[in-house]
Amino acid sequence: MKQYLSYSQEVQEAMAAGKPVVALESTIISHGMPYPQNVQTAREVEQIIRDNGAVPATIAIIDGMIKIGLSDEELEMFGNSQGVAKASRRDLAYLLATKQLGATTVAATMICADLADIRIFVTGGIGGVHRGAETTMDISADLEELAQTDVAVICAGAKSILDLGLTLEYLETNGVPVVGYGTDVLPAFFTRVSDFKLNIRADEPKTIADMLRVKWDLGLKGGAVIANPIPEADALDKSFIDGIIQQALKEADELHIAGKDVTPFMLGKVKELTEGRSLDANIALVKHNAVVGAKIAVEFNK
Ligand code: PSU
Ligand code: MN
Repeated sequence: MKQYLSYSQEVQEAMAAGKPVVALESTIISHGMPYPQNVQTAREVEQIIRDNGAVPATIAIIDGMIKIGLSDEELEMFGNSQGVAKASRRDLAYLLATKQLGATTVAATMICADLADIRIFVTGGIGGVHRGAETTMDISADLEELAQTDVAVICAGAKSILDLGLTLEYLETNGVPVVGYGTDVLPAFFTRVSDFKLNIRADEPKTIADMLRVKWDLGLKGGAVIANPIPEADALDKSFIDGIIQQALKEADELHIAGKDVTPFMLGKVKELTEGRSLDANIALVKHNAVVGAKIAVEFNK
């Protein structure tokens, strides 16, 4: 297994020195944001993690290897290339065997982080149960991964392009803790609140680190969702973004978008319809998650 892992020098040194490491995904770079904001955000997020006492490890599939930590040139390549596959659990083996470029989703990043023994992972939003899933069966592989792989994901909740209620039910069935960081309700990505109350609230990174340690000490397999609301100043107006999401869902339906293309289509369409305001919000919330995730990693490493 280890023969497929290739560490950047920074990550390798951090691990040898016992420093906290935070995993980052690459689908958000290649399929979640436009160039050049994607590359710039990726670099800034990495720096925020360093500034908060941890070491960033952006994960991607390159030339038959799982890269744990990317160089500047590699980040640029993932942000500015058409030939990058969106890689989830099902795609990993094929992309590695055929030496193609793969940008890892939340699910695939969790798998790779677990192989590298990294337990804390920062991103923007997770995939979930899509609206209409009762007929389309569109349920993100991210949820299955959270059910089985021991990595905690710090995110801003889930986008309301998804069915948030069904997403929470799915996580509950699979025993995945969903922790509100400084909140009693599930944040809805672009907005700080949703109608869905959470069972666990933590106001300190240490509480979360302690919970994770106990969970895995007990052999309770699987991840956790740490839901961190978007900063107040960056949040979008709820009725504004709800209307846009309705419009984007309608267009996705009319164009028969399906499978792995749904989420990237929705992200791009929402950006277009908000004239870029969704992208600004997305960038702000990822950076905020990086601060919180690094602090959790520092506590978890003690
Ligand atoms: N949600 C976002 N931004 C993203 C994604 C989700 O707000 O970039 C990406 C993540 O990589 C996530 C993936 O793992 O989309 C989920 O895709 P799908 O719905 O096809 O499982
Ligand atoms: Mn899907």
